Amino acid sequence: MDAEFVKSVYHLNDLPRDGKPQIAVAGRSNVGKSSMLNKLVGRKKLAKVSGTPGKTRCLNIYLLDEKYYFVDLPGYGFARVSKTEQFAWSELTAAYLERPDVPQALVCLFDARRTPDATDIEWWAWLKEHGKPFLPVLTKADKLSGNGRQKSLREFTRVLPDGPAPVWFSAVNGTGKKAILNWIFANT
Ligand SMILES: Nc1nc2c(ncn2[C@@H]2O[C@H](COP(=O)(O)OP(=O)(O)OP(=O)(O)O)[C@@H](O)[C@H]2O)c(=O)[nH]1
Ligand SMILES: [Mg+2]
Repeated sequence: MDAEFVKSVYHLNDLPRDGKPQIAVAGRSNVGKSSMLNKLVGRKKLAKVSGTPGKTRCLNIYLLDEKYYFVDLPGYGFARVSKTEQFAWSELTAAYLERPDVPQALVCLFDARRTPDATDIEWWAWLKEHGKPFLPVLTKADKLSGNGRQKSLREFTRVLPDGPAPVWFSAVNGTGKKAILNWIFANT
């Protein structure tokens, strides 16, 4: 798949305006957004994989196959109010997600090894209310055995019910790559 980095966006005015569909890639910091993008396009270093979570502050835009944009969002869950972590997007991300025209679809990543917490629950409610197509993706599948996956999926649907069925993904071995790409083709 052809892919290129377009730009980092710090103000919504700088978003691409050529009408090509935009797919947001969203999830907690460190969940594997950049790694997924790299795996989907078959390029090891297109998107920067961070050692330090919460570093990404802007929207990083990629163009795939000259057809649609991937918008790599900063991770949520790193705003601290006193000692508790709160569900909080950066202002820029929040403003982007509230736009009616873009993104056309959202790929939403969750770490398969963690039980979704209050911040994930809030995000899930927002997604379902918002009405745009979204695909839940359980990342780092390579770190779980078959049994572990079953357990993790049960937990996921218990805590985050009544949504689309999640897809397993591993940036290490490519599990789920096809399913995610097909979903994107079908929803843009
Ligand atoms: N084993 C395994 N490790 C992964 C996978 N995906 C990501 N990682 C690791 O998880 C860490 C975070 O990955 P990133 O892709 O940078 O995560 P991110 O969501 O883009 O992080 P931010 O940009 O900080 O929000 C890195 O150390 C990756 O190597 C996966 O599928 N399997
Ligand atoms: Mg990243």
